[in-house]
Amino acid sequence: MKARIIAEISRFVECHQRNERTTIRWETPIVRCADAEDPLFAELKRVASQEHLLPREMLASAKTVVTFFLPFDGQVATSNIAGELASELWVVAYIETNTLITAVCEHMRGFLESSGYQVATTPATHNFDPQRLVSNWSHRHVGYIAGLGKFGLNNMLITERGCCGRIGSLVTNLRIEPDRRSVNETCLHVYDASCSKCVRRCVNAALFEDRFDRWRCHQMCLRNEEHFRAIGTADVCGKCLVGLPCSFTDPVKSKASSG
Ligand code: B12
Ligand code: SF4
Ligand code: SF4
Repeated sequence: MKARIIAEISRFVECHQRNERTTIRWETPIVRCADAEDPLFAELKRVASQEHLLPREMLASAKTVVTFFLPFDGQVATSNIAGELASELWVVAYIETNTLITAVCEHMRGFLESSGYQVATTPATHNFDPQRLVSNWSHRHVGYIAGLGKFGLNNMLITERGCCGRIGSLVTNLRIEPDRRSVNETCLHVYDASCSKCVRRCVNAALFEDRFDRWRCHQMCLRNEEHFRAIGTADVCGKCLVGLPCSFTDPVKSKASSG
């Protein structure tokens, strides 16, 4: 069943970009599963937020959390390197990927419900407390638990296809074999302190080696939202994700295999 779920998500993403004639393209999704009873979920009340939900608070009969990373096509990330404001393509990628994540979740709901299983979903974003800028369902923490990637100095979950992309997740009562979390780090700073390029790329003094100022980051995202209002709602920036060793790949793996 796991292979069918992975194939179904990949097939859906491929069909979506063809049928909806999206502006941006996505590479093959990475899909990973976690046991809904993994003890790390309970840790999220401490590590992320006291209000963070357990899978069974999303769906009483939860057995598995399915997480997926939708990597942007290289052009999207490259377009966002220059300048202080986000590129128009980055803005479009944000809007189109949020739509795609909702569509993937709805498609998988239909797919699983037709076999008698239940599904609970939550949007890709805008599901956060505007006062604290914290969500009660953190896709990247959930992705971390499922083995989708590891946290980088830029705060992003860095997967085997890098960090330039977006994450979705859903909870189901279908039992699926959980993936194993790799012990290997994916950020060069965490691995051997050989990099901090993302910090130097920050355009609003929000990201430092020892702290992240989410308020200053949000301020920059809102500036872009205002500037690109004609395109849609896009509180984005992402300068600390692009033009980096971790944009498209796991740089620690690349370093280890080249050295
Ligand atoms: C609120 C929010 C914001 C806010 C507040 C910042 C924030 N909290 O991260 C604002 C608007 C500023 C923001 C900005 C951005 N965001 Co945002 N945001 C979210 C949202 C909705 C919730 C995040 C949240 O509440 N997390 C819980 C809090 C407590 O944790 P945290 O802030 O993530 O910080 C944790 C990590 O740093 C972690 N950590 C660091 N090292 C380690 C090591 C270990 C072992 C562990 C366990 C944890 C850990 O510890 C911190 C506390 O637990 C999520 C969508 C979602 N629902 O998940 C997207 C999301 C996190 N954002 C995303 C992105 C891409 C961005 C931007 C690049 C904007 C853009 N699209 O252009 C910037 C990047 C800023 C940055 N460098 O962090 C993506 C991340 C994708 C990825 N590859 O990881 C997400 C997952 C959206 C998605 N569906 O893909 N965001
Ligand atoms: S740019 Fe370097 S330090 Fe920053 S997240 Fe990527 S690998 Fe880590
Ligand atoms: S998203 Fe922009 S403002 Fe926020 S930390 Fe990254 S570069 Fe800085």
